[in-house]
Amino acid sequence: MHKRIFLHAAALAVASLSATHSIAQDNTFKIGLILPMTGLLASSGRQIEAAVKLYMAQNGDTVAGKKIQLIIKDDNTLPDVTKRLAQELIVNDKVNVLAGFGITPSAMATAPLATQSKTPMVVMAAATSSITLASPYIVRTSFTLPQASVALADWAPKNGIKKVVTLVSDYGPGIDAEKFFNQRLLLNGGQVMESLRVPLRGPDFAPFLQKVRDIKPDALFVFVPSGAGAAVMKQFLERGMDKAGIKLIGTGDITDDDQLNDMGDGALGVVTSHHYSAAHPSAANKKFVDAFKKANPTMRPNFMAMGGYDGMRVIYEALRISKGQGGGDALLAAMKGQIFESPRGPMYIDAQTRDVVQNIYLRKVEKKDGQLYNVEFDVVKDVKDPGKAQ
Ligand code: VNL
Repeated sequence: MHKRIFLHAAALAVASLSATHSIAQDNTFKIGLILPMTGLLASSGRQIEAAVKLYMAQNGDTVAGKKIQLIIKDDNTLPDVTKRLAQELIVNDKVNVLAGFGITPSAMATAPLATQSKTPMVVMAAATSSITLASPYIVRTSFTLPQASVALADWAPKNGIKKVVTLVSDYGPGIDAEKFFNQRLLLNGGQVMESLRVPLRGPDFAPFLQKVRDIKPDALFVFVPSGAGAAVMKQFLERGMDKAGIKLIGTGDITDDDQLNDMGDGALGVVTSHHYSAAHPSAANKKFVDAFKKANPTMRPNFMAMGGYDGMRVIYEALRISKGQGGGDALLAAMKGQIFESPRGPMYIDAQTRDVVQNIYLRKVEKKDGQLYNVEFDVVKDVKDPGKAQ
């Protein structure tokens, strides 16, 4: 009996999903922004929300004659909740675009709904390579872990780092980082002594770091999601890993601009590779960082903010190009192939993969005006996601 009621409800939900875009819409254009505003990775939600609001404040809320309405939902960093919220946004609110998605499982859980309802889904944060394969309606404005990891594996052996232990969060992006960093390091004549994985939720780094101390590699490569880096840094320093001659390297997620300045001088000298630094020396970035800080005096924009800001740019521009006509497919078509100068550097949405092509920078933590920053010292230009070629 219960099962029948459930099935009936599910069928109705699917029917209303596909009917959504045939319903005539008024003059509003709705963006359903689903973010982790609470829970494990709430800092990413706060960063993206601030950047999205900044973009709207700077660019107005009317595009192609449509009034933009932003509907923000908090998924508490829980993928089941993300999916339920996406369903409600599509069916009840009849959003034109879905956006946000703090973690890979949230993006993956929502992808089938985007496909069924033909709703473009702009992934502003999550960064596992395969996300864009999960729906033809997904466009990404963040980065991918393979994209960020490879440059560091090229840099390390040339800079005295041959033996490495990797330590990653045990889910999509961590597994991507481990795989692509390790493969490339081996190709470059380096050696992976051990590959360690820690749970995403409630990780205890202590036993892992003890193990790394015993192995005594030249460096420890780390990926943990944005917001979790400070805990790794703290334990790394407390255990005297640096004094034992082990360098800390990783993707820029570990020295994320949101937390970096509070990590203390122990973070000085840490080398990472990533697509965005608040210290990126361009006029466009200076303007972005200044405006962001003015609107949010206690915050410094990190790469999550960057993904949200550029995501809004991609949505606004798609609406402008498609003149507010033609629904989800027209909007998606107008997102593909966008190319522009972002505060992060040149940015391109590859029309084939719907993934971001961008510069990857090598950076070192340094002090500038009494504050810690990721200072860029080298760049690999126009990097496509290496995950798509495999
Ligand atoms: C993910 C990747 C999340 C990188 C992150 O922070 C990050 C993800 C919240 O794909 O889940 O820094």
